[in-house]
Amino acid sequence: MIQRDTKKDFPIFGKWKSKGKPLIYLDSAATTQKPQEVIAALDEYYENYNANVHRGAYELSQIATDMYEEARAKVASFINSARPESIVFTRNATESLNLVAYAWGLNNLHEGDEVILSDMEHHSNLVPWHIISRHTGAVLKFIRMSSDYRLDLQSLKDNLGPKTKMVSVVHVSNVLGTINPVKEICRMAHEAGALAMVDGAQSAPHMPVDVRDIGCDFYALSGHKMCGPTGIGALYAKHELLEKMDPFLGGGEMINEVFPTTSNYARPPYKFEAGTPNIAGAVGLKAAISYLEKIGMQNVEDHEIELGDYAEKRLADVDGIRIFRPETTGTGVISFTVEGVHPHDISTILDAEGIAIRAGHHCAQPLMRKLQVQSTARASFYLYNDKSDVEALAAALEKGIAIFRPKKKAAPEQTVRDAR
Ligand code: C6P
Repeated sequence: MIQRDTKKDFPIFGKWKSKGKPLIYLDSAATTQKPQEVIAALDEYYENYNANVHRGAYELSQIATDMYEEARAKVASFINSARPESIVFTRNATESLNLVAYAWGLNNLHEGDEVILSDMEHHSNLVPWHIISRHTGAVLKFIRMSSDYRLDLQSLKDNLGPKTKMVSVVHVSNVLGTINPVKEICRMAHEAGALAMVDGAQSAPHMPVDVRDIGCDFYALSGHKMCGPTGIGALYAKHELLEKMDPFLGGGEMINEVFPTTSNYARPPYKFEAGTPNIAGAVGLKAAISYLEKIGMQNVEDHEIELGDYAEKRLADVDGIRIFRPETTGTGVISFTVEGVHPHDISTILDAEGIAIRAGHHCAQPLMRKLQVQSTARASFYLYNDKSDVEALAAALEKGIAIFRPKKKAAPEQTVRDAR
């Protein structure tokens, strides 16, 4: 567990009062809060160093460029990329996943080729492939989820074949918290001659990640889910693949030479960073990674798993609860339903106590159908949560449901009719 009171590092916890109560923030899978160091880095950049990058021969622009490139190097070392040039800055994990689907998929997929995804994917790793398969005629296949909320690697084995060109899977499910065996999945994909992509939106913020050890060809992450600003994300890609891929977007910065009817492109990663990038976002992301490194990613992971396990045990006593979490390989994400209470009502009940959770399909509608629910309530923990937050969640849930349920049940008309 992280012993220090990390809430103190995040100004919002000292400021925001929800219904007059201190904020209990349990929606970090959606976006995390920002530590003072990140907020200060953004201010410092805009106050002292703001200029466009890679364009000016003057000192200020040079400093801004250095700050931007230092951020790239920081992301690279954080996920153990062999070189900073393997990191493309994007807006978020969604854009990173789209970049690969478009820039790699459009040129490399043909009629009848196969892309393997999984039952647990977020829409960001589904919809881009729907679009690309419509353009190319590629076929989408799925690694099935077993009844214990884990991916069934036998179904991957059964799907892999000579037509498989790409296997793209989520590292940690945003609904179930399942940590998928991505190293094994990448190995199996490569053995079949396919490439492998990992959606790391829910892993990079929560555990040590080593892209070389995983062996993936592509890895996507979002800055705002790991204490960084919104609007900045990254794609890791093996450099030789980036070299062969066409650009995703065209415009300034990504070119080498431009003629009226044709152009050729800059070397990667710049080939994939058209237009003025989110310089301040990159600077903020660097500060976020420094903050996470000070805490230690192994500590973050251990802390969240402990909270997740604790929450699972604590919530198990709530009347009518169904928890969707694997027995092992779970993280600090707890999705649940409560019999007779809609997930949106659960969220509203908890909001009255100052507790922020998410309710809905979590951008994973195919997974919801597999679970045979429309939606779930989801509490997601991060490094600033502790057991008192879990206790508050359980108490508010028990109290709220007790008030909500009898109101629903005690329909007087029905009582009269039943009595007749
Ligand atoms: N999941 C959640 O509340 P963006 O929006 O691009 O930063 O992240 C997209 C994304 C991709 N993959 C996974 C596994 C994710 O969880 C997300 C974002 C948020 O669960 C918002 S729907």
